[in-house]
Amino acid sequence: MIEVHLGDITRLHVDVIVNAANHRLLGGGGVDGAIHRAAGPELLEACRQIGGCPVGDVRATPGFRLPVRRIYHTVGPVWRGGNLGEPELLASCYRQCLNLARRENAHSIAFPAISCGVYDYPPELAVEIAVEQVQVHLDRDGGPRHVIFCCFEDNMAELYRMQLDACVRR
Ligand code: AR6
Repeated sequence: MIEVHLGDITRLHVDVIVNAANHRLLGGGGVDGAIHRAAGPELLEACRQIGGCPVGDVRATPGFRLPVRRIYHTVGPVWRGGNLGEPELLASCYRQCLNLARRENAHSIAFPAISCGVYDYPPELAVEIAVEQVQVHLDRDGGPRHVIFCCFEDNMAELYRMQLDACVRR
């Protein structure tokens, strides 16, 4: 099941929430800042011990004060025009998170719109990639059966809904 949810990702009761982090994993603004504030200072300490994460990859921590088992910190690409591997790197973020969720037996996972804020990825293009990766994953066996696209803005949620509708009709 794929769901589009409008609201704050830190309020969701799921197995895993995904954080749109940066390669240092030491917190920041946007959804990263919100997750660190809500999870508490133990999260920063855990991230410090991990020591960073390459673009397109993922690192996991406990949820600490959040009502989730795990937080997956993934690092999306900064949009620089689209010819520097941005689509592959963004797809890799989704794939790595979904593969890790499968290995960790997570049933539900919520994604923010990775790279669509400060990292400036064009939302229409990012949504296409996000939906495609999740659908490929849902067609395979095992792994999370409930995937939530959590959006902070209505227009972002609308893009996901339109993309999902288009896929159903295809
Ligand atoms: N819940 C759900 N979505 C949110 C929330 C929230 N609480 N807050 C913001 N968003 P961004 P990026 C949406 O900038 O582009 C950080 O400083 C937001 O509206 O958080 O991947 C990191 O440390 C947007 O649609 O992430 C990195 O340095 C989406 O989340 C850098 O920003 C992503 O926006 C990563 O940039």
